[in-house]
Amino acid sequence: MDNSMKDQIRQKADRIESILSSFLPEETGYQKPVISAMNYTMNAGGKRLRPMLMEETYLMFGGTDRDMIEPFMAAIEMIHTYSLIHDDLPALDNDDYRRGRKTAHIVYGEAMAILAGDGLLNYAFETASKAFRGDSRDSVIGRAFQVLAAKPGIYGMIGGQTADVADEDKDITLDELMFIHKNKTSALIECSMMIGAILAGADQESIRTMEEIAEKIGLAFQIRDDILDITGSQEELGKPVGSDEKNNKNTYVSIKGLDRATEDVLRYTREAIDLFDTLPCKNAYLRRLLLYLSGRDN
Ligand code: GRG
Repeated sequence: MDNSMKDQIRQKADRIESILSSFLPEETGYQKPVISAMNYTMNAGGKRLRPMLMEETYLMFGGTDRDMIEPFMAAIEMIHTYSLIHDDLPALDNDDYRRGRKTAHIVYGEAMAILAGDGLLNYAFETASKAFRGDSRDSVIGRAFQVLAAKPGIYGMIGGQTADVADEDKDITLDELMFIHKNKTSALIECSMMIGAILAGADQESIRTMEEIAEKIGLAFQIRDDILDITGSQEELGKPVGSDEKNNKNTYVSIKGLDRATEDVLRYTREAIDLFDTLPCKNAYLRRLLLYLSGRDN
């Protein structure tokens, strides 16, 4: 694994940490228990991949306004974090560790973890709305807002998660699995990269290309996740391994086998990079990041 790339990712993630911190709610008032549970999971680390992809896409298309992009970077990480808190609940995957720490329901109880997920989802929109400024740029911010609302919803992440839960203990086709992966995982990656492009003022065709690139990267990312659930370690991943098998989940590996899954991570990544290279603008770091993810070990 390329250590200089790892260091560069760590430095970028550290900067993102301080942006995220600046948007977290204060732990005061009668709401303190829910805000503490929200901040506990937000502050637990994580790769910060979605805000990173959003920011790098924004920079690639020439975006320069920090007050516009940063509220959306925080918002996408809040939505991602809510999905992890809920995914770990006893009614779903029932996992005790996430991001190297006890999960929110273990520390704060199930009721507070449900509320913390709900709280983060709502606070994401409250946070993104800070980008509005009452001038001509509000129309692109409105378009970004629509994408932030739609991609995590029933025609995106929630839709994929619904099929995933409904299909537990059943044999499913590869088509159904692709629906699950594209929605459960690719949707938030599409959301991140599309918002970066929209806020920077990219044209429709480039926004559509970013959506396609992100869909492929999301597929590669989820297949790699399925592989790491078998070959990785809790120490590296910060969450238990073997969770898919425990929950009788259909995964790319259970359907296609480990070798084919490994090949397909590389194939989707290569397809994404080929599309990336057709874009009218460049971001060498973003290109390297997309390639690096195919071999990630956490
Ligand atoms: C509404 C009850 C209810 C549940 C929602 C939508 C949902 C549950 C869960 C989302 C599904 C999910 C966890 C998809 C998997 C995507 C994935 C591989 C997540 C892990 O992302 P990383 O590796 O995590 O970027 P870090 O911790 O690094 O941010």
